Amino acid sequence: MPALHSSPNSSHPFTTTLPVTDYSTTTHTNSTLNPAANFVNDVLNKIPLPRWAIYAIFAVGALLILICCLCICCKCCCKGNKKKRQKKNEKINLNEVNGKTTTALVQPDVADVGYGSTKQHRGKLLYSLDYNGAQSELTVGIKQADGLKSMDLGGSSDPYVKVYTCPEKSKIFETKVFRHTLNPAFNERFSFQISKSSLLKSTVVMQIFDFNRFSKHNIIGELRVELCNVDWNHVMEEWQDLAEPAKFEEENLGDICFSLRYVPTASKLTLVVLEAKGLKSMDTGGSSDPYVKVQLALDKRKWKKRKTSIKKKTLNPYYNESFTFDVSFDQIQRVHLVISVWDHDAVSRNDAMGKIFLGCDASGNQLRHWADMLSNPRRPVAQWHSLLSAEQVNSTLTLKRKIPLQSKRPF
Ligand SMILES: [Ca+2]
Ligand SMILES: [Ca+2]
Repeated sequence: MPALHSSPNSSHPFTTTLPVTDYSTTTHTNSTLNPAANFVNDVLNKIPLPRWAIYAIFAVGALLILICCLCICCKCCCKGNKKKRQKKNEKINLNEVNGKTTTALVQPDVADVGYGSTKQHRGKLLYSLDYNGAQSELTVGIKQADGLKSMDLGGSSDPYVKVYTCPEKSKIFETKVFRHTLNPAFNERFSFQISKSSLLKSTVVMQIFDFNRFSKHNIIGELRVELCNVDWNHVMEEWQDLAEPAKFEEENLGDICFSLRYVPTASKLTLVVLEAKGLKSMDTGGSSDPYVKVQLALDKRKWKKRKTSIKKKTLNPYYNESFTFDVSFDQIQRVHLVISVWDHDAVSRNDAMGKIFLGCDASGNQLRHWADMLSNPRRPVAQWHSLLSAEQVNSTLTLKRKIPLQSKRPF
């Protein structure tokens, strides 16, 4: 008999066999009535407790389950109410904002999102446009981006936005870099001086880049808004999906890498020109003979200059040449460092291939490098920079004549 074997007291079969025989007689009549009841009885009989105790345990268990169910129901109801209340509050806040400014907030339609999914996903940008006719001032607000494409190995990006107008491209603004995020909140505004007549012929370009300390910054996507299509009666604010960058317009002049080191106690500024890549070909045969000119300006006056050696017939020269200048701590705040790449020509005039400048009033990547150098005294800080056209840099930074020789001493 299985009941006997399962019993812990197999040496005293009388104590365990008694309830088994009892059970077989009581359930014999029930089994014919209902097999389910028969099974339940079978189970109950196997439990070595009096029936009233088993029923009491069942009752307490059922009561506990009932209480648990009631608690869960209550919680769910409370959450639902909270969400409803929050939604109500949001609605009220939005209405308040909309009441103050005539903002048209446009979310991309579901249909648009579906259409965009066939293209490469780059994320979207919330921007605003406002034109002040009396002051001929266009204000571009870069608010936030969402769901940006990841460009770095860790599945994230370090986004910043470049803003300029076409075709003038007189000023190029950049937002701060937001490290390791695909949903940055930039909240920056940039102003451009544009007359009413040229406003309608202009296009605002907003490009989101991924910042990289030691390699070229990659473009994530861009928006181009033709200003003739904008309704200027109210502030325009909208989300737009980022598009693939238009390659035709971006003139690539190559990149240059150099390190900067400033030692305040010794009043020494050291620049190491490391290398350049992807330079423009200036000579017949598709090559150039590049060298780098380094110029220091003090209070926007030409001050000191040096040059690297010439690297013949290459678009990717490697220099690793170091230059040290005496610059006191007082002067470093008023200094501009102008770096330009030139193509050497034996017979004709040398041509400028690209230029950038650094200093306390530089912008974007150049300002970042300068600030990193100042905040890390005695430590060399290396960084890549995209070269700009010499005309563009000259229009932003106009240097006056050279500082006369006799006035060099007192500095
Ligand atoms: Ca990056
Ligand atoms: Ca040449």
